Amino acid sequence: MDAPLLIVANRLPLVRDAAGWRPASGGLVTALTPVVARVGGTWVGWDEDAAGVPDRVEGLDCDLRAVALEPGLVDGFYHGFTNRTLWPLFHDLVVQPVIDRAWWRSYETVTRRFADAVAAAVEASPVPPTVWIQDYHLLLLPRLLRERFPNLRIGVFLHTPFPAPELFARLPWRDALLGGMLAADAVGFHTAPYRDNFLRTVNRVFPDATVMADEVHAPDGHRTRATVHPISIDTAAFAALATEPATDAAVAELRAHFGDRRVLLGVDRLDYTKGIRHRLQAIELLLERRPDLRGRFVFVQVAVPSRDDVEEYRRLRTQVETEVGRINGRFTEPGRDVPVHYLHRNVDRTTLAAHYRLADVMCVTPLKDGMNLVAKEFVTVQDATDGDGVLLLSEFCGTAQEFGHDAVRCNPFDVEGLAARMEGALELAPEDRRGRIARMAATVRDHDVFRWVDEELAAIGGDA
Ligand code: GDG
Repeated sequence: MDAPLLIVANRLPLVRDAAGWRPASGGLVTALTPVVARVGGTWVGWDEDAAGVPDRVEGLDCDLRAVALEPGLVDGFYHGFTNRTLWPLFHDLVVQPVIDRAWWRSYETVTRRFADAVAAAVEASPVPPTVWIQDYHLLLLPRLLRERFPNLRIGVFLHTPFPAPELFARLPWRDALLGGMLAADAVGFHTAPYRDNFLRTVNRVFPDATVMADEVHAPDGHRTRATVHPISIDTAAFAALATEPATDAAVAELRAHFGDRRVLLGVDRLDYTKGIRHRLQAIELLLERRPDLRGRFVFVQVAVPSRDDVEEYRRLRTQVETEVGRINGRFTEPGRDVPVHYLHRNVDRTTLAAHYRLADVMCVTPLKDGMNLVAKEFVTVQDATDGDGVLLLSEFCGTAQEFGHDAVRCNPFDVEGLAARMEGALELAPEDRRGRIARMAATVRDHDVFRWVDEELAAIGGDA
């Protein structure tokens, strides 16, 4: 019998509304649903309302175990160490990370809380589970679990990039964090460059460990495999969503509004890693240099509110909104529509798919991004509807490793270059555009999120 699955993530995959608790939508939950339906599963995560979280919710085939954290701990762990130290450091310092020892102590305390919750779930399981830990919030956890359960199968997947050794070395707690990861059986990354950064960092921080191909051999005999498994999306679900009647209706409504204007689109959490400011500056430059394009295209930016308890994110919002205001102030003609549509909110999936369908140029231009699922969703939706949209893609996101030159690649730090790439994208021939979309969509179909889960679990289980 396959081992049951024990997933550990910062958050439980739940949302609560007037009707009660329901599963959160998202690729990870969708991908895990068939697996946990087959082998059984438990999800351990933090929730603000830990005491109120039910053991199970309808539509999610696994047991739920909520970790409770007091507000002071959440501040140090979440608003501090994970969001203001690890996140910017793992994204190549696009803002400066803050080093704060009190935050680190909160991170350690929170990890111990998680370890207690996971240990209780392991002990309650009749068959030893496979433990799969998600992301940078819980890098110390494998070590704490290994001390209690020497034979437990443990994997970690990092959803962010892994930085170069000289950046990782800036962390005063580099030994503990890396040692935490190495206590797992498998550590997964989106791309080979991230995996290679990790292995080079191991060489630098732990000279006594031996790196043999993709495996780290510790002096005590423990082995850790470092694997490359790019995360993906549920392609069939996105293709189906793309052609639903509700999506057709939403596209028609947007089309009626935008008329024959070309549409450039951005869809991101409002995060400084996503390059939204550089993108807006490129749009401004395009409007300035090409008066003939004014009134002939619109730029739509969906900016999903994110981490607004953190100072850098509040500042970013002000900067973005100032820039949107400036561009619209400069280029709106009396009585006409604005050149930049800025939606600071979460839109529903139908509206999201309608925007993907409508976009002539999808601007995925992060300064640094572990993978970027928006790019994969866009090509899937376009392909499902025989679209000929163009993907403008930053060379600094994981997705660029998979799409090669079928995307129009850009360096988002170079605002003039970015504006030129936008211009170029608008001018690509339709047949060329269709071929590119079809090839990128085929790559995503072949490497969907179910394959990602299978490959990750096989690596953790030692089967691949
Ligand atoms: C992290 C890493 C990595 C966005 N706006 C709306 C909405 N979304 C959905 C998209 C997409 C998801 O959110 C965003 O995923 P990304 O991959 O683009 O970015 P992060 O949130 O930064 O995720 C990233 C990912 O983890 C997975 O490993 O790819 O590199 O940073 O699915 O569709 N969904 C809805 N309304 C919106 O307004 N419904």
